[in-house]
Amino acid sequence: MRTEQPVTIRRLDYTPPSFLVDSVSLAFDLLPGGTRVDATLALRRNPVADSGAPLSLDGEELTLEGVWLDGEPLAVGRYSLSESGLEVRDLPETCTLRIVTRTTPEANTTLSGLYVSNGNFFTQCEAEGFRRITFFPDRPDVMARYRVTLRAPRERFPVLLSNGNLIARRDCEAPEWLAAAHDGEAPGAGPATPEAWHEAVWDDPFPKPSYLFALVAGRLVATEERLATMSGREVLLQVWVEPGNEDRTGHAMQSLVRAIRWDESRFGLELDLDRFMIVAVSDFNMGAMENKGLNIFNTKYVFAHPRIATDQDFAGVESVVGHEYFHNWTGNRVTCRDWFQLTLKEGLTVFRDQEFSADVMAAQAATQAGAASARAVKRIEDVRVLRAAQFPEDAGPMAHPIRPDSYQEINNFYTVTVYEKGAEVIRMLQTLVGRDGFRKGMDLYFARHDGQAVTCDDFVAAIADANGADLSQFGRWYSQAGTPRVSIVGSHDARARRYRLEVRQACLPSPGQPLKQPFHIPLVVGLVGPDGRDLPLKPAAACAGSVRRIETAGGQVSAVLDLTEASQVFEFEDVAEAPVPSLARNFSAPVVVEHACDDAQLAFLAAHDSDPFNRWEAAQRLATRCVLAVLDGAAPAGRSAPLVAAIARAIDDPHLDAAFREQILALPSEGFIAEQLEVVDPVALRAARDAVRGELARGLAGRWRALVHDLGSDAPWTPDAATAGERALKNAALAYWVDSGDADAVATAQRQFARADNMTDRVGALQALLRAGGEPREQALAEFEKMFADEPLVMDKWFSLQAAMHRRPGDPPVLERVRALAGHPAFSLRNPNRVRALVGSFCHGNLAEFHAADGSGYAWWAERVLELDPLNPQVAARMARALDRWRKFGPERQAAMRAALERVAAAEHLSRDVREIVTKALAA
Ligand code: B3K
Ligand code: ZN
Repeated sequence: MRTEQPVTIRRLDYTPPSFLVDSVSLAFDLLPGGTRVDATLALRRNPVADSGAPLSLDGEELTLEGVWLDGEPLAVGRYSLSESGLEVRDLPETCTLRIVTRTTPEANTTLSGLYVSNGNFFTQCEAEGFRRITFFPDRPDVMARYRVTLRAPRERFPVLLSNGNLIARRDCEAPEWLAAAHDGEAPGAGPATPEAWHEAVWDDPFPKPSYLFALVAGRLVATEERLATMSGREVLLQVWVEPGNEDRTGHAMQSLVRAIRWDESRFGLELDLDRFMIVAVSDFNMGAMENKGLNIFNTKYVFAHPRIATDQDFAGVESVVGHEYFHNWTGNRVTCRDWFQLTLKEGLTVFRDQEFSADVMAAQAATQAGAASARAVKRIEDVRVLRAAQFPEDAGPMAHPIRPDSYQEINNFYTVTVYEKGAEVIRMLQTLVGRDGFRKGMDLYFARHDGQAVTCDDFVAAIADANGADLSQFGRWYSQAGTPRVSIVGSHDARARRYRLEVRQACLPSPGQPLKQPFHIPLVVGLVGPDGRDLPLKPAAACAGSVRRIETAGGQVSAVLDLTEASQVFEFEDVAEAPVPSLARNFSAPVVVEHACDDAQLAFLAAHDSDPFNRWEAAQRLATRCVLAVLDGAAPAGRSAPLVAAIARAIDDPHLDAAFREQILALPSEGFIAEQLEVVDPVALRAARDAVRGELARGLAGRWRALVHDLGSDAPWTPDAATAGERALKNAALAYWVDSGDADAVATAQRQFARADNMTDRVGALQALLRAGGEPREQALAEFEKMFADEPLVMDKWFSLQAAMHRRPGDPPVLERVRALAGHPAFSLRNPNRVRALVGSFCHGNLAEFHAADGSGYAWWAERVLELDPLNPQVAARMARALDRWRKFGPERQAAMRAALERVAAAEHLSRDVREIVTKALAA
């Protein structure tokens, strides 16, 4: 690998492309050891660009075989070739350019561009992988129509897929260049006897940017379904997998059908192709990719069978299938002008997939209250992710606005900020203009921009214009990084019967942004009266202009407040008795709310708030305070009493469903608590959190035992939300019960482990046994490994659970185990799922062990990053981020972390990806 000089790309430097590509025809002769790509581009000078500008084509790791202009070989003096592309001068206003290149898919370990996985061909082009396939203006604002011919040996590659519609399939001659290759032995040509070749021709009727191009070729089988869309068009849906995996595709197919129906009913958006394909691949850098009509998926988000997949995995499949399908409109039909606009498609599409999953869960509930609770559970899960991963990102060296201003490597900016915070920004827009107003805005967005490559400003303008709303200040969410802190002081004036909220907002500096302007924050609040019910809300005249609306639904009364100033006061009239305020209901904005209240008030909200999200939130705050106090030296037993009581009440509440109760009793993560501290000692933090857990475990041991017995069922596994919630609650209870030290608990977990007919209960039992430690732990791990040795996705769980495990008294450091696992035959640095399971789970997911005081974790991290970088820079850069927050630790750990970062930064050959991460970490 060459060492790349860091070049910073800036949003404000955007210039339109000098040429547009109206259509492109690609012919592939596919062989793993050497693939030939014959590309013909119909070019037209861009009327809005500089008239004399040369044509600039991106290209990386390509061997150029020839260039022809309008049929004639192009003189060498007319173009220049560099490591990053091809520049062609003095072109006519319109012309065709034919370019023939060679690549070596089997040598491509980066999994970007065209590569081979398990003998089959796959592509990944977003963000800049297409340039590794052919020379092209590889930027999203160049949208072209594609016609693709795939030729390959028929026996080895019976299935040939690309975007759009299949228009021809036939047998064909082996390509001439192959026969011409010396002795007929082209690299990777395979058997000595000549192979029979075949070809398929695909045509995609919709112009698309190059990042949405895809091809797949190999031995695959499809499950199929036909469906009539809302306008009555019949479409073919296919899920392609390697033979033998057909029985794992049902849930993905059902999820796809549900996603199609949901987009029709919620947004009036219809599938626009005759055929929609999902293909599963086991070597993949991320979850999945929304290539037009040919989504390529990590097997992790396709395979769902109760023997190998947990309820969480089933939910993950549904949400990723939905996400990629929703991109067909938000991303593909309307795409991004440049990569700085990434959240235009990603934030919006995450918001859509979150709403989809919430609606599907709610639709399964029997009652309205059940539906509200199901929605709250989904919201809680999403907020947990945001707080655990995005808040730290927003406070660290990689902090960036959801629309970044600069990058060195765009793949480093597929972040929780762009995705999850981006989705929160879309959600706030919906809160501001209301659900119907948001739909009107979406309709206008498509009416204006279908078929275009646009900016985030275009999106916000459509929402604003459709609603006559002023969203100018709201735009700061796109330009300012950081998590705003909203501090609120509430006071009641009994004589005047008024309740007053004094609200201040502030946001700490982030890299390149020393000062922040106030954000436009929708703050949804309610006032809970002494009887536990919401009070009616009558805003005082003085603040009425900043009260957007009052919402009343069921027993819930909430005000949507517009925070726009650094400091504001809101007053409500006719409030006879002091209420407890319920703030930022349903997590109405991605902010930290600071509000001084005592344990009793939190316990009151946890028991009574009409907003289920805030019931959970109150319990979490109670738990966080408790862990922080113990960390500060408080005696765990005494300090945990209010929390134990609140959780007991939630467990006993007959109105709460199982999934929601499980959320209430799960303590905040170590990562979340760590963010509340100035200086983190992860070992002390784990001890404090485990001490509080121990209080809950022992204090409620009887309840855990009862839950495990009441919810343990011999009925066969079913995938519905209700039984999934019960399994989640039962397994959480089992782990607490084991923590209580009751020997019956371990025996129960062992029984469940042996007898489970589904992965949720198997893994649930295994997790409990990991907490038990000793022989029961080792036996279960060995048994699990034997059972699932042939199931890579399940082995990922096995790697991951061990890498993330807590040490029991007498155990050696977890790093010792992790080192051994890195040498396990099932582990490979070439497979991103394995890397995430072992390296990711240890470095990102096991705070106390990774941050062992002797710095051994950091040294191991540096070795893995350096080993992985030449193979797969994108995944290496993800792992490299484990040291982002190094300044948050004590001086000794800081020194060891800095040394590890410097060691990586000093490496002679480093990818642009990893270099950007480590230099930013060191600079902060
Ligand atoms: N758009 C892809 C992500 C591509 C990542 C490139 N490094 C998947 C998704 O967000 O749906
Ligand atoms: Zn996406």
